[in-house]
Amino acid sequence: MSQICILIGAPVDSGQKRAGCLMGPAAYRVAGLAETLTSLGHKVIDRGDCAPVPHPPMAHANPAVHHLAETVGWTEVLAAAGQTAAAEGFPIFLGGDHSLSLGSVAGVAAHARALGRPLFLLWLDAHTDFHTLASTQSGNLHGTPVAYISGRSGFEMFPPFPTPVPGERICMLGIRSVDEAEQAALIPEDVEIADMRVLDERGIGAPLREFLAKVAAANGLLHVSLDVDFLDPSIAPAVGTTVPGGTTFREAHLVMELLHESGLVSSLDLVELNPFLDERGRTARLMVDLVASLMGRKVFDRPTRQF
Ligand code: 6HN
Ligand code: MN
Ligand code: MN
Ligand code: MN
Repeated sequence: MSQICILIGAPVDSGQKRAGCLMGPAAYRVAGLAETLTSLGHKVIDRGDCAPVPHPPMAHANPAVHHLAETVGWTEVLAAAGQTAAAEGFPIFLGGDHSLSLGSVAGVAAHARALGRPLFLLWLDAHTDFHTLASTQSGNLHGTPVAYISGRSGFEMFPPFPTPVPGERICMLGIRSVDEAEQAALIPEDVEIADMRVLDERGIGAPLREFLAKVAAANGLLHVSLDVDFLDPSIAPAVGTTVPGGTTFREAHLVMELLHESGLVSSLDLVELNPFLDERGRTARLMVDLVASLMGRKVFDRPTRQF
């Protein structure tokens, strides 16, 4: 199916401390994202880069928290841009660190609410990003979006999240770094956490197919958030939070191919690319190739399914 892909540049760098993610949107453009989508038969509208709504500095009781006002400002602008884009086509958020998902998912959640359809979330990441502002030790707000999206308290400075996504509508793949406070908070939740141990045992296709069946049965919208560190650092070095033991090239492509086949994905984040850490653009190019698989590129186009 041909889509109207709406590129939203989100050069967010405030959710962590290593500079460079703000170059992400430019790197995706240089790596040929728009051209790749066009070659697959999609229409592309590039909305350019957003800028955060300005706010005076905000403090938090947890002294580790930094860049709070800037992150709130990004959340507001990206939620608005995301809601508009979701009504017009298929939003692709070009990050920017993962704190951008506070806004991108808020935007698509507002759209889902307007449609009266449930929103589901697929989180492709080494990390669960389930901290609240109170529990984060690093103070890096890129570690918090899933907590906000699922409606946990402690985000009072942020716009109230439109129709929070309950744990049973969230699936995480690739997890291999969970902080103690996140672990404790996730235990009572029904989030499907297919960590690397699970993927080693079952393969990556089985848990994903189960989740997609739930999305389809509920006639849901599906937002996919792809963190570069979902991938093994040996194939994707351009990220500030590398964790060894990540997904392989083929596992990642299989995820994208299954998502394409499902026809269920309605919006996408590309996050945490730090082009300053890349090797001759290889990570940016791999991310663009993964988007190509998600949007319909096939190794061999079978007229009927043979597997
Ligand atoms: N990410 N759990 C660590 C922290 O600082 O809170 C790492 C967060 C990584 C964030 O994956 O986007
Ligand atoms: Mn800054
Ligand atoms: Mn993340
Ligand atoms: Mn991560």
